[in-house]
Amino acid sequence: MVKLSGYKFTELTFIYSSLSEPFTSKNMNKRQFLKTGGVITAATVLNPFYACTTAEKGTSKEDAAKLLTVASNQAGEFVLPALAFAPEALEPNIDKMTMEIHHGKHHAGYVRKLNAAIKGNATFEGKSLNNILATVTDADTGVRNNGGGHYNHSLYWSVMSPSGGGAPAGKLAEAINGQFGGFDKFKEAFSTAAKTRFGSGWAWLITDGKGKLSVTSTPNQDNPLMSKIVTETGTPILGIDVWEHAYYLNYQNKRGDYVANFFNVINWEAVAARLDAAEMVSKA
Ligand code: MN3
Repeated sequence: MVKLSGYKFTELTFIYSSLSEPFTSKNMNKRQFLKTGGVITAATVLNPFYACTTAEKGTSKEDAAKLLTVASNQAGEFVLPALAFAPEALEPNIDKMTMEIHHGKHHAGYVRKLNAAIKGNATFEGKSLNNILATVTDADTGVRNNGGGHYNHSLYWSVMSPSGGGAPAGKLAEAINGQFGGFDKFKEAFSTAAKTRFGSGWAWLITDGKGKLSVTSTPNQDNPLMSKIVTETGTPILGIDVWEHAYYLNYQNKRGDYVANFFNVINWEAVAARLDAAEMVSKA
């Protein structure tokens, strides 16, 4: 396995996800690798949040939008993204069996049901998931639950890493310090949102793309992109799943321990890349 650590989001290149075997990707030859300075291009089937280079695709702003967008594949269907790490790689923080069931059964189920729900539906078919979530209403139960489920889990896998943990750096750290009064206070706010979400749902760190960060939480598979459903909207840059299926095998009823240990695996570079992308997209 090739381990990636130096994420970049510059005018030249950016990457969103780390992949377990990136250099063997059929989508990348050696010349491309050299050209991108070790930054990887990835097929969307591997990661629904595109990774790409400006050398290959459009402008930085377009790349930023793609980084934040989950799109269907060429056949018009959404696909289950591969994990960028082995299912046991997050142990002891998240156990192998939980990862296997969570990704291979729960997330796969959301993808399958989402495809079924949008098939033949003129409002949603062929749209990016972000577009779907921005327009879905509480009348579209299947699209709401399974579209949210696909987006939320795709994000969740991508903001975790076996080499994660620690604290954010750079602009993200400054933004967190400025908004919350320090990393510890952010951690407290995020953890409280995760622990106090009644029943099943998610806690989020979101941005308005203009420098403001907020901690919020949503029930079930709702998320802050569902502007016709939730009250506090924004672009999620970090999310934690607090459904019992995310932790119960290892932690049973101790949701607080799972939330605390989630901080050991947060991929802050990926969170920072999402913040940068959201700000670039919101620029006029
Ligand atoms: Mn889940």
